[in-house]
Amino acid sequence: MRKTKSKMPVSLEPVAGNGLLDRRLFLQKGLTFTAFTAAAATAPAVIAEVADGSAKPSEIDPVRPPWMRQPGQPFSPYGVPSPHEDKVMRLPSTNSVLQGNGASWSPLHQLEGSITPNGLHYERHHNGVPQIDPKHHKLLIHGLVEKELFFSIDDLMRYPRHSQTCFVECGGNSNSSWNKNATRSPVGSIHGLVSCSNWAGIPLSTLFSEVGVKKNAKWLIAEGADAFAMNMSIPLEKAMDDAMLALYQNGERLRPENGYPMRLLVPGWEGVLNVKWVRRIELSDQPVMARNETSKYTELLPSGKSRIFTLEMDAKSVITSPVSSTFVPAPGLFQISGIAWSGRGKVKKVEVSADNGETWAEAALDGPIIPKAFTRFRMPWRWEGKPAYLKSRVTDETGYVQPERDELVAKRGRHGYFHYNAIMTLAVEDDGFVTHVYKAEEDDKDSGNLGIDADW
Ligand SMILES: Nc1nc2c(c(=O)[nH]1)N[C@H]1C(S)=C(S)[C@@H](COP(=O)(O)O)O[C@H]1N2
Ligand SMILES: [Mo]
Repeated sequence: MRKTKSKMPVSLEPVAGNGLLDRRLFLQKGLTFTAFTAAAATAPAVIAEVADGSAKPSEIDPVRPPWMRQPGQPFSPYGVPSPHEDKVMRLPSTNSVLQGNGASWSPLHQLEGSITPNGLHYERHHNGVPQIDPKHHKLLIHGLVEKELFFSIDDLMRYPRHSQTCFVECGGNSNSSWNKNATRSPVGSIHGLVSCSNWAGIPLSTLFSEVGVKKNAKWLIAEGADAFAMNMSIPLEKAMDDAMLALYQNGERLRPENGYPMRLLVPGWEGVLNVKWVRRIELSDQPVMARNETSKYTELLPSGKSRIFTLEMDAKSVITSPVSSTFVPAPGLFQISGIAWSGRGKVKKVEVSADNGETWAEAALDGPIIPKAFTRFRMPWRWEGKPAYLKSRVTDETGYVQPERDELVAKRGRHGYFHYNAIMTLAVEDDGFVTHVYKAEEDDKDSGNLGIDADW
């Protein structure tokens, strides 16, 4: 039998410190700002006559705007965003030593929902974007196989395809947060080396059954067709599980900067494994020990041991609204929102705190919750015009809980450069100004941090 939903309105009483409200408020219809604040300043402009019922809006404003007085633009072969949205852009790195080696961050704070538009997917290239003519690009699968094969795009297009929504995150994402002092910039420029798309292509297991994998093969070594000739090793088990040769990104063919005409997609694992412009996959009994799995991506721990092949991305959540270096508009209802993801599977819950982690309340999650993909969370908050410290904390389906920064630093030490996933804190001042901080007002007093001078 179906349970009937209670018609009882959700209480406006805070459920946690500093004005966090019940997440079920968002399930109520007709939620208005006036329920939360008496301040008319926060409400949209009201035309007095409409408010008192003496006139209809059409009588008050009969003048049609210019765009209603002439026919609109013709159809366009490929749509582009409104010119009024031209400030929504990727944030490119400025300090690349070599031209073409660097990254551009996805502007997470300017985006909504859980899918990254193709033009705003973050980029990380080690030697620029190759301009590949697909007619002259082939994929070779060789090494410990029964028969070595070349696949042209036409060949590949005959195989059954599969689509899957998942994030890709650079292992170096958020690494400015290892620095002693918190970077004050908006979330995208700190945590924006992550994006989430619906990818379509051919499962690697399909291609491997075509070539026949020999029993002693344990790894695959993938190589890209860029001037860097990126090569990386991936355990065969993962490749057989859920990795694919991606050809499409959010319905259309991959963008050149994201690997056109084909890339590896290794769901939930380090971005660097998702080899773009892939031209060669070699089956091997051991990893190749390439630059990006030895001199990079190896980290010295406090114990004196190093970690290497840290392939899975840990769970992380970031608040995308409010945004560091901007203002919470006015006291009253505000929707705190952000994204959470885990390389291990599904997001189970996201908790939000407005009092620097003293008390927490569970956020509402926008469904469907997809494993290894962005999950949007939302939390109603009544900001009372007082200082507050906002945090979000994700727990994934394996029970893994996102750590506080000091916990992460204690565990991983002072040589951390990759895999930063600690809880992010935003300080809200009494005038509403928002700043990214570590905890409370204190920056990291400990010295010895390497800072971001390495490459990733
Ligand atoms: N061939 C090739 N593949 C590559 C890279 C590269 O420089 N060359 N960069 C890697 C890194 S470090 C990351 S984080 C992801 C970035 O993918 P994106 O640019 O599509 O966001 O691609 C990976 N694949
Ligand atoms: Mo990366």
